[in-house]
Amino acid sequence: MAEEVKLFRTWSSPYALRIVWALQLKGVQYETVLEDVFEKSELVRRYNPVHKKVPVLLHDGRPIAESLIILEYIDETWKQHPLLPQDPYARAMARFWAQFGDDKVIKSVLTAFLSEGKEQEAALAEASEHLQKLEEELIGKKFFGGDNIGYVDIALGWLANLIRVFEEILSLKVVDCERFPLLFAWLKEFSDAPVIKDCWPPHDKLISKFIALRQLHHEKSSST
Ligand SMILES: N[C@@H](CCC(=O)N[C@@H](CS)C(=O)NCC(=O)O)C(=O)O
Repeated sequence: MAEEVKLFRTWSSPYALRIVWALQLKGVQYETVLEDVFEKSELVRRYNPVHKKVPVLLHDGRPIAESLIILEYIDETWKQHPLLPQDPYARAMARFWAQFGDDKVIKSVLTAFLSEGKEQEAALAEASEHLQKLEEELIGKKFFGGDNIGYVDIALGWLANLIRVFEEILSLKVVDCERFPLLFAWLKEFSDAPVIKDCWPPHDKLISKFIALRQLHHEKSSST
């Protein structure tokens, strides 16, 4: 009997895109269940009762939540195109950088995007510090995973997906090719990889979504 693989996600969730990319890279057949981020279905609430967020992966009736954990599950379940390295130290380092991305980089980049004035300047400076660390991690490598897209590339894929959107809306360059040549090259290599490119959410739709998000954020902060 064919196995059941279902992915609950929204059209633009950067966390859910990780799962889309991993399943595509591994050539796993799956069904997509598109959710509304503001009104998640009863099933998402049941399958992810702690966080009630997407993505959720359902594999033969068993739900898994949290994108980085889902990535590891996928890597252990479908062995083709390994995402994590074999060596325990290299595995630990890959997890370290993925977590750094989620704990530090996302926060500073998002704050830089949503804020203005002094707060934005401070967030941009912090984001640049974090991006510098990623730049150093890319020395001598095409991808964070080496010659091929791996776990860290997928975990940081949101950066490739969203930085151009943020830069276009703010009319400024965050990952500029002179300051971050390796990261700049990585953004292009990663975004141009066919498996990644094929699953990219529409750019114009992302622009509209993030303009609206920025407006909402400003309305909220001016009313408090
Ligand atoms: N740490 C989670 C974050 C997931 C997340 O924030 N998902 C968002 C969509 S991008 C969500 O479901 N938001 C709905 C909500 O917060 O109610 C992961 O890595 O899966």
